[in-house]
Amino acid sequence: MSKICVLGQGYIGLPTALLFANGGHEVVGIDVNKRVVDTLKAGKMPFEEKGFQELLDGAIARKAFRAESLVEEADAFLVAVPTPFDSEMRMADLKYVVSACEMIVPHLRKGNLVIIESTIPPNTCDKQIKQILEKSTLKMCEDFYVSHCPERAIPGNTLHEMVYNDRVIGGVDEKSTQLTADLYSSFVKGNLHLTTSTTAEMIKLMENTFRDVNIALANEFAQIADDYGIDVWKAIEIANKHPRVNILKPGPGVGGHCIAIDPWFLTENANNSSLIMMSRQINDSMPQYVLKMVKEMLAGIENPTITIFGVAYKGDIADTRATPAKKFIKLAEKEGFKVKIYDPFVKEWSYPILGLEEAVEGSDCIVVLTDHSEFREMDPSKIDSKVSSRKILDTRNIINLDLWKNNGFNVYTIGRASLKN
Ligand code: SAJ
Repeated sequence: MSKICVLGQGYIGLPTALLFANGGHEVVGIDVNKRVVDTLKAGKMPFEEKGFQELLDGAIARKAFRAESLVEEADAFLVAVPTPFDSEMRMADLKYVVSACEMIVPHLRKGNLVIIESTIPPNTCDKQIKQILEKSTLKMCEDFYVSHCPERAIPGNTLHEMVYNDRVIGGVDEKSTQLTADLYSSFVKGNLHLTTSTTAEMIKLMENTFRDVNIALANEFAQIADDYGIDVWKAIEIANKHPRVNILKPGPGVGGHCIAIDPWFLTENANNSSLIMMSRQINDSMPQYVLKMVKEMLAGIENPTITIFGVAYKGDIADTRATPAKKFIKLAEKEGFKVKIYDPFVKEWSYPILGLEEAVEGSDCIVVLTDHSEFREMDPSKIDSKVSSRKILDTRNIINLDLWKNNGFNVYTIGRASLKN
């Protein structure tokens, strides 16, 4: 059993801390946000996802987990704080990682292990983390050990993926790698892939960049399909029957705190990364493309009102970080559109979220931006009497086309050349 201080009690740090606690370790969850610490001290989760509360209850009952504001001595320190994107520099902003490591320095002892789970650009462990931790006067690889163990869990299914996904473990030397692997094997059931810290840093960024580039390709295919008057969704479905092809889905753009950001961490110090940057540009331009379609659909209607279905960055979650919906709404407002929003998951946002009936009242066009299951199953007869004009643009290809058409709606979809037919 080891004592582990987990710095950062957010979407990744907290479930990771609880899994270690339930895996037989003594865990202290540290956060600079007093509200988070107080909530945890009261035995409650500061945010909800399936299985989280039960895990917290179990860890507290076993006296294996407590939350604190200050770092204390431990055998291992795990850093799981956010790495924001510095949009001006197009670089990773490491301020939280740096400050977490600085908080560890006074408590660092011989034999300690420091694990960075936060996403970081290649070479960060070997250079910046080493430099900060050595302010303790101890030496990396001699007195203390460092590794990068990127999280790969998907929001919405975090716990299952944390336990069953394979993990990448990259130490600054072999001992660091081995110590980290020993620790994670207490709860990870997937395979542990051992490598160097710089390779692990690169792998995490490659995974998310691969997804971003693939989605950009799907978005470009959708626009080409619109030009040719064919259905890209059908085309992708058939192309994906090829044993070596797996094209992702087009949509209104890429959101979230990872896929839209991580590619920039890879390019920040690279000489040749034009494909990655181009893909970012394509995905970031999708809100404009959606707006262009909406404008064509609404031609002739003065001061139209549009209803947004979904502002979460993806389906069936309440997370709106970097959602493409925001850019679309800002562009639509600039165009003079009145925008009303309905989202069954998001309760509070920078724009008001309305109830379904209020959101569709007097609407000239519904624009589906998020693939929430509710939209997949929605019966249009519940709302068709409220709207001013029966038009719907589905950027996710999820609604029941025939049902909406049978209720008198003009249905449009990205990549289905709907405006040409
Ligand atoms: N999207 C599309 N088309 C698709 C798939 C996704 O437009 O075919 C959009 C989504 O709507 C969303 C965005 O991309 O706006 C990102 O969603 P996502 O489900 O692809 O990914 P995230 O950001 O929720 O989680 C990713 C995951 N990485 C990979 O799948 C390679 C997850 O495993 C990582 O742990 C997470 O990033 C992270 O924290 O890095």
